[in-house]
Amino acid sequence: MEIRLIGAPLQIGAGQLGCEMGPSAYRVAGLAHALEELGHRVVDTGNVTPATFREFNHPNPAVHHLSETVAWTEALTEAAYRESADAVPIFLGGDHAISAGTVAGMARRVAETGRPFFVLWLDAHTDYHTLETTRSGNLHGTPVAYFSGREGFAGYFPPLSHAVPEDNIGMIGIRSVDPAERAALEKSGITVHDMRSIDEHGVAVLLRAFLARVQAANGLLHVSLDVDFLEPSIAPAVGTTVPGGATFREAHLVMEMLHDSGLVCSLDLVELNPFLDERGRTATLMVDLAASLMGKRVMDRPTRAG
Ligand code: 6HN
Ligand code: MN
Ligand code: MN
Ligand code: MN
Repeated sequence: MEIRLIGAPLQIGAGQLGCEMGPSAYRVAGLAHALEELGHRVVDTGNVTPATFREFNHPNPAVHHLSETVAWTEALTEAAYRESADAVPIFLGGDHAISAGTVAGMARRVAETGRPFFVLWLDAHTDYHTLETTRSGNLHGTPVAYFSGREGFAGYFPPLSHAVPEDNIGMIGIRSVDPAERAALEKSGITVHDMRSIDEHGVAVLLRAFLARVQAANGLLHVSLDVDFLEPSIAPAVGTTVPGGATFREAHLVMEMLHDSGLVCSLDLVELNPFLDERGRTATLMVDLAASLMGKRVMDRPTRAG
């Protein structure tokens, strides 16, 4: 299987600078080599750059860098569509605003196969704000609302060729939800598994149920992995740390089950801020998690999990 690495050095969607260095950190941490060792052909396509853009604003005065983010969304939608024709793309963020484009482009690609498209959001946050409801104005808090087709993006963000149905979106690891997001999520069909449900049931039970739905629908799955899904003590290189995240083993188990499912068509690695890292340990952990999703294992298992 060919894997394409696509750098998306976007940083203005976050509240502090540094995610621009994310793609470089993954390259330095040896992502391509780790995937090649698993027998994959790996092509690094370099970094996406947005087209020049015209400034415009939104009535919500908190919203910042809107026109720049829209230009990135357009470029990344095209890149995701183009690079996924006969390969599995891994998008190297960049802050989580890149997923407005990566998911929109993958939705268009998967629609051509006739198979339904699903998204697994691994994050401390739900990123379900609209341009009206965001209080921080940081647009990395909005991609799920955009690609699921919520109102309020029209006239600003590019129109979606294929919105992701709410029923096809699952979130795991959630532990920081703003009031406006919670109210909207309660009315949506999105499946939200917070950290409490991981504590109560174990992550394998939750993920197995979601994967069973993807499998039953003969769907394809995009995985969006935010660094802050992880417990900050093992992954400090992110600007939005929230205590009580997924452990090293929980995160690896998720990746191993995703690999075994055979359902994953694309992956985002987002929110890595190398300026906040400690001797590259977060970048290295993210590379190892990506390798687990792409087939790295300790021992072969007698039966397929997931
Ligand atoms: N992320 N809900 C907060 C906000 O500013 O809207 C945090 C967003 C975090 C974004 O996880 O990529
Ligand atoms: Mn996020
Ligand atoms: Mn997050
Ligand atoms: Mn939020």
